[in-house]
Amino acid sequence: MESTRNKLIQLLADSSEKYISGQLLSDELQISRSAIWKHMKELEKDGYQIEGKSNKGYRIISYPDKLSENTIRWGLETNWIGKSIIHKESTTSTQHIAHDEARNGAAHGTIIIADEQTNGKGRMNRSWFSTKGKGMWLSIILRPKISPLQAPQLTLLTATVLADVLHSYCNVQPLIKWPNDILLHDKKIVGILTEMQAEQDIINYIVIGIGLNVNQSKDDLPEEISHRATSLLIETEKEHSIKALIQEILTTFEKSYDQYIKNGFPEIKQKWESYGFKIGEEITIKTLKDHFRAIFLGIEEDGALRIKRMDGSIEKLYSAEIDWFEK
Ligand code: BTX
Repeated sequence: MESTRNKLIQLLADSSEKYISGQLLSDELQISRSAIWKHMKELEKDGYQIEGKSNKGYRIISYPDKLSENTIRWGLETNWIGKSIIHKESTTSTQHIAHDEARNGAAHGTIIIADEQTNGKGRMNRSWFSTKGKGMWLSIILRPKISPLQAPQLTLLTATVLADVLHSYCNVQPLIKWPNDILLHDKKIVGILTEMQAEQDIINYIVIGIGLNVNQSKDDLPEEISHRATSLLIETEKEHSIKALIQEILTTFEKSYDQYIKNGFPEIKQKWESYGFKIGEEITIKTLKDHFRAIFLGIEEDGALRIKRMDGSIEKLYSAEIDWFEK
């Protein structure tokens, strides 16, 4: 039943704005025309708006806002990203599914999306709160033909994509906090986790996980993060369509990725720095053996932090503890 329904939606979606005749649907699905009609009624109950004309057939006018493979695919005008979509209502982590799929040969551009994650992953074994239906919990499988040493550039690219979408589509002013948190009013709205499977100089695959807080109210955010996390609802005082955000992010991601493969990293670096939190400002840096003040200049090709010491010397830092919000 469910798979007939999915095939039916797929046929309607493939014919886009055009009508598809009841006879053709009945031939393709090998069910009677009255069974087709019953399916259409069920789809309408699910929130699909379907137009039926006696001499023309059927067409979908609009999709419900809830997430599914079909609703995400409808209206997604990309060439390679999101051609294969896996949607789960609930899962431990979309990263887990993405790794399994990638190991089994999933194509470049496959996406995994969940309404809820019960064990969302942050970096370094931290956890990521993924409230049901309130955010975008997305993993993208990539098979880039670049050196594993360049992989951090894809995380920086992802941060610029999210910043661009938040800025131009949601009309807010995001900043990227090194290496890849996105902040609105000093509070985290996006987290990015990149995981890679590589051998020497070949990347087998990369999974980029993106968590974007969308429709959480202050009360939806767990207490332990509520003072340093925010959502689009909190910032803009209105609800946003997660489906539309996914489509916008995938479209922007594809464009940016294709440009990066063609032109290399300089454009991404420039864009990243235009969103960079505290660039040009003095920050306190703690490393294993040192504790000092320096000016944050920007990022390096490999994602390292570029700083200027008070004596004028310039350094690259790969790991450092920075209190970004010192008073
Ligand atoms: P991170 O290690 O930079 O951030 C994790 C930290 O952020 C946590 O320790 C907590 O303090 C805070 N935090 C947890 N949840 C949230 C939240 N919803 N909003 C704001 N702050 C929070 C960032 O790691 C990488 C997160 C990637 C999440 C995506 S979701 C899709 C994919 N699947 C999955 O399991 N992870 C990725």
